[in-house]
Amino acid sequence: MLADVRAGLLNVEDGAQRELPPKYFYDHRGSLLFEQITRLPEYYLTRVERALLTARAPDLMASLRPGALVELGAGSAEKTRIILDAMRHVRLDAVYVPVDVSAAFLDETARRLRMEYVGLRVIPVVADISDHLGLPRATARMLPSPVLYAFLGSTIGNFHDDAAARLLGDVRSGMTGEDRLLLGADLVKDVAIIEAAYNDSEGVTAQFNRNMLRVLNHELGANFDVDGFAHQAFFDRKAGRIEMHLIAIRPQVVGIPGAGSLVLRAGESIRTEISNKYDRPRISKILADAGFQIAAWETDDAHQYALVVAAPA
Ligand code: AVJ
Repeated sequence: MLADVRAGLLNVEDGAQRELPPKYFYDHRGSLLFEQITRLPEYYLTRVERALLTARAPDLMASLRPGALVELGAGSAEKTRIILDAMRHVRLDAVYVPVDVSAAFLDETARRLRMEYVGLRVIPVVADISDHLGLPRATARMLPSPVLYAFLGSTIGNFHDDAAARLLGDVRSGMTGEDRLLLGADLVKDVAIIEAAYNDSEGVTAQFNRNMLRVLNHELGANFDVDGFAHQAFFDRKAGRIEMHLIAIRPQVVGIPGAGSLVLRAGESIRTEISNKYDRPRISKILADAGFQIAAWETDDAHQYALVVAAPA
């Protein structure tokens, strides 16, 4: 975290964008705020993805018959139940491997799932997928095949396309020809709909955004004046992505022990997240760069969101 703060906040060239990685949203409070976001009327992503999964999972599982589900960025694993329910109908020896950067929910989730799904083996892995997959190759090799890797919620959208391809390439390198990747991707659509999802009327997203500063205060002993920052989210049409920023409302001098002090003028911004919105050619390119080909492309009627099944090319 200190290295990311030094590189993204302090050692920034004149005029360059200050930036922090979105993984720092998700302490316990941030994870709860994100759960709240997924229930907001404006935040269509979770609902549309869930409906797609509910509609498609039974057929998908019947044809893939996965022996293991490795879920990247599992979070509270709510959507996982849809897949596990469908898996249980076709195989009883299944293993579930939730992988998440936040340990906050993982153990609780594992315990709950073991109780709900009698006989299900659950092997939680705490890992930062943006670093490297983090799933020990030894663990991957002992899983009953084929393995279904799931990367849902359009979390892929947090990564620039080259980084997304690298990350998926990392997943690909641990796969056999029979394994599959299930990817959830938010699609480009009417800008008003996209922007509303990141500027909800209850201000939950604003709280979620500012939570990153609380995390820095708590983890690093920094003294960000959290209420001195305004939430901003806008769609960049050309780049095809939402950007979330925190804007200093007044001048700030922030002490960050071990890193130095950050001086911000009023109006200066820190970018906290990008959230890419895709079309099929763009996803296709990322997957191809990672060594995959599209085996199935499923969208809702309004083409808001895509569930993609990718196979090793
Ligand atoms: C979890 C990365 C998919 O980009 O929509 C929600 C996070 N940020 N509201 C997204 C988020 C603001 C979310 N992802």
